[in-house]
Amino acid sequence: FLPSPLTVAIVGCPFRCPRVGVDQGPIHMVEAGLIKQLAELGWTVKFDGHHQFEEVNAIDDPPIGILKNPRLVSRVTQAVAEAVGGHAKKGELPVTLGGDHSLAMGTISGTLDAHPEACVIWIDAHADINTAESTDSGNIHGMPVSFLLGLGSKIPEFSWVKPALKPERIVYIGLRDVDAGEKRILKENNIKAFSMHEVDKYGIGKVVEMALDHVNPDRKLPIHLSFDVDALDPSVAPSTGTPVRGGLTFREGHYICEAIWETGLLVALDLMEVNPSLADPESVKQTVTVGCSLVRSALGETLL
Ligand code: HAR
Ligand code: MN
Ligand code: MN
Ligand code: MN
Repeated sequence: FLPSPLTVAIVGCPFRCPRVGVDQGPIHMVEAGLIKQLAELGWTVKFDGHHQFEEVNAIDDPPIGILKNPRLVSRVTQAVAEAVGGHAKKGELPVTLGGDHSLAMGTISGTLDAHPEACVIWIDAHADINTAESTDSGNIHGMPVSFLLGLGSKIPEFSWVKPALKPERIVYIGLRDVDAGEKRILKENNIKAFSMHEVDKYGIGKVVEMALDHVNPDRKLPIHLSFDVDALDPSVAPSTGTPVRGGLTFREGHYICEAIWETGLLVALDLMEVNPSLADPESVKQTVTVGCSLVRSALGETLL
């Protein structure tokens, strides 16, 4: 499956929900020089501007149950699924910059369309696995994994999302803010998760190895890495919507990316929830810089 891709396709997704202006995270990362940095690593970089999303008027998008902006999120993520799937089918490696982690509903759908056997490594403080029944917030960025797994009641507006992900094909690293309902869902579906407790106990090297052993035992399945920047400790990545203390260090985050790159199996990458509107300029710069350097590590930058 792996065309040892030479081309990376940047899918810039300045999208956040609920919508407070436009999310500038992807724009900042490109402006910080990400494209040139990847070119210097030897990649051919395709980028034809950030994704333009149609507006859906709030009046035309009332909540479904308590789910906020469901039609907007559905349309945006569906467009992203098509973009990511299209790149992956051409043998390009899509790198999606976000933006709201609800976008992963799209990116992972796109990856699984091109690589049905792919597994997902989800790096996050949060499990993002609430269903329409279990969510307290109604924020769809807390729910993409349940949609991909086909859990919870079906919402017609999201009928395009195929339940293409199997519970044994996803593994989490970095969790530390998981809702009670989500803990139940993880247990009931036997989903493997390495929280910060396991990172402390075993060290990041062992945790990544155990995560890969679970989700990719023979090291032959394609890998989709979905990295929520809030997995990092807020002292490392402060500009994000839902920071939680006690997160991954700078090196632990980079180690994960380096180790996934070393497998030679990476077919898609998300770098999500970089949110420059939420902090002072120094914090924004720090977070954008760390976001870019995580992407470089996942795409082959080495320390020596
Ligand atoms: N679990 C909470 C909810 O469902 C918070 C989810 C926050 N998620 C993100 N992405 N920011 O990981 O609302
Ligand atoms: Mn979000
Ligand atoms: Mn997330
Ligand atoms: Mn998160």
